[in-house]
Amino acid sequence: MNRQQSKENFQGEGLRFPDGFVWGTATAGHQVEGGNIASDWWAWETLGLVEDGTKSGRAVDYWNRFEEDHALMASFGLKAFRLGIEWSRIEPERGKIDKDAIARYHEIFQSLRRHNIKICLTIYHWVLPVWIAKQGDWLNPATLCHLEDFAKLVIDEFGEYPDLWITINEPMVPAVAGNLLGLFPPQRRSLRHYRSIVKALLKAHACLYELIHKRVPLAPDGGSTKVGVAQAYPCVEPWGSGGFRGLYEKVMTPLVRYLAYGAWDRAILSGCSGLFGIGGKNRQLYDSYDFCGVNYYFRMSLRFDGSKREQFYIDESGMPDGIIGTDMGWQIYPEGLYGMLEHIWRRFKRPIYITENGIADSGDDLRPAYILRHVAQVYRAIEAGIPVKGYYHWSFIDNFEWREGFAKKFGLIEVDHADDTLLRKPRPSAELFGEITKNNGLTRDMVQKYAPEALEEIFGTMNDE
Ligand code: IFM
Repeated sequence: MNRQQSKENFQGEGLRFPDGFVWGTATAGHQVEGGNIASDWWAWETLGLVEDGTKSGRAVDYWNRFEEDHALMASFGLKAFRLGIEWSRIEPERGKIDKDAIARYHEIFQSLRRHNIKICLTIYHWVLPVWIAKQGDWLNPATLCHLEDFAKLVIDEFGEYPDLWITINEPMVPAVAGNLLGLFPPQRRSLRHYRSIVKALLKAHACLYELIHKRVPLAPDGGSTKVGVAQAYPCVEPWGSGGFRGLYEKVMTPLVRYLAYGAWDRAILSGCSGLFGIGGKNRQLYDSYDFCGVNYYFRMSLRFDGSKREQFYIDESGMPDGIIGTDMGWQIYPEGLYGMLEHIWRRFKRPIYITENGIADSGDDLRPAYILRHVAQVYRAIEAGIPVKGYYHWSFIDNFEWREGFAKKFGLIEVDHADDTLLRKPRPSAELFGEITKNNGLTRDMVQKYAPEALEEIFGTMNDE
């Protein structure tokens, strides 16, 4: 943010958030549970396609160590947790329900309750049972019927627990990475398939939204049930080259935004989509968000690159001067979060939860400032009248990072996979995030202690006055 903005918004000894603001952390089943072997991702991993040569395997064994992990969360004062449920775990073969897996999820939810940790539950976070994948995954219309059966079971079994429901995590990612760019399973590279997958996921979301509302009218706090999607909102901007290159970058920018999130959002807002072949106004789809879930990580600056034919001549990995990159090579750009929140609020007029925000940073060198700077942008948005209701940090613990394997470290809690005991080691950022949670905001002392380099940005020019 610029100096003037920071003066207006962040003067004082701290940034105190509204009462009831939800502070939590996030994970997804396949990335932490371990042993999710009846899934399409596991099948793909066994082909040796993960970049660092790892496989999800036992992940961090959350499946068996959830109690220890929840106690750790509680020790840091964390009040909310976003987790996923794995379809392939509950229904590893068509029609065969694993009663032990259901019992285990009950234990997990009950343990969270005992620790007074609110639950945000994701139903579909990119992973399908292998039997569904073999039938043509989302390209097969029967998948939607199977999903409906699975969802009824999940909702009836576990409906009493979630304070927030996420139907789908980042729907455009499996569509783009798995079906347009061929980077994730099932490794298709086709615009036609990308469109079909998004259409199927829109229908899946609408179906889940309606089912949850029908079967669980009230949330645990007695208020109405809240259902949404966790959408990936990268900040997409042109690199700013000159001449033809610059023109190409400018033209591609809205297109990439549209493919990355805009087309989906529009389908929700209008109930129809020319691009995805949903005609008329689909009643089930229209306006099917109670809140907007925002996953924000980085900015990408689109630069023309004539050699990148397979990426439509765009290189998005460049690092502009003065911008720091994460271990994923992503630009750290907190201002982009504020911009996205404004954009989303303008479009949806719905309460917003930051359902993911985080950084791969094995040394925990950049994470404290990353957290503080992004939380400050959330505060700035709230001050500007945007109803942001919660913030979930990704991730609670080092996770299996899909194509990148275990090499990329997103956790507040460190786990070394070379160590058989999978010992949990809190990083300094876990302490910081715990302090933010306990204080319901951030203070000058915290910034001074964890990331003094961010003082000026967050608190402006107090020292010069
Ligand atoms: O690990 C992922 C998560 O599964 C979805 N959102 C982005 C995270 C970091 O890449």
